[in-house]
Amino acid sequence: MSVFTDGLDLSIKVIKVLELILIGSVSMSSKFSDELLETSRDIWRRFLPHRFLREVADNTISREAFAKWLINDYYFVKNGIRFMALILAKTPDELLSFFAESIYYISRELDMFERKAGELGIDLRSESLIDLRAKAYVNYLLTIASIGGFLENLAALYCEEKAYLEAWSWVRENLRGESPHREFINHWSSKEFREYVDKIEKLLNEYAERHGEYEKRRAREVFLEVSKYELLFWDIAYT
Ligand code: MP5
Repeated sequence: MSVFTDGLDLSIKVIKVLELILIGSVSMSSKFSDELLETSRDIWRRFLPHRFLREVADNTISREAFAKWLINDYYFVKNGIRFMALILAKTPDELLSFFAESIYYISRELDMFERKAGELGIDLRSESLIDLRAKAYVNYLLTIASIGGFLENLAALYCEEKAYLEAWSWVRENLRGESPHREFINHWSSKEFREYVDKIEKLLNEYAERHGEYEKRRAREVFLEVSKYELLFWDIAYT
């Protein structure tokens, strides 16, 4: 083979590799959910893993820190159900059963919180113990669900559920020995929960295609705000 054909061969190979890289990056960036995750990566890195998650994983979490999280997260989940119910009211017909089933699925978490509170002798109804950061987060979600568009709603829902999936999956992967909080770890890192989050991700990507640039910009902003609240929420256990 001549020097000329060797060079040609090499050029064709280089072009093919460039093509693969280009096709890969185009298809990656075409997923709206990836774009959202990418723009808030620096925030997510600050809670993956947060001190709270590390302490649950290595079994050094204090009773006080866990109790503070439990009380505030119980408040979050109750209002999370209201948040989903508001979205359900606006949802297109084809998603009615998905949202109705999701509300039922999430509502079962309340039993898990109540069982744990019983074990620890904690009163979950004490409103005075709800941190203002938890209230601000919940108010933000309820506002988005009330006056935000459907894509913003999906972006907020995806963000808060995905954040918990990733957080508790990290705990499960890094768990040292047995944990008294295993039920919580198992729940948010389960196959069932992952499938539920994947379904929301799929819906978000499908509905993003049907929306224009204005709605997508709003949804990006919402995703970023919810990411910041997720980060803040973990601090509640300590400060
Ligand atoms: C979730 C949660 C997950 N429980 N708490 C916070 C602060 N963020 C997200 O929501 P759900 O409804 O418990 O799956």
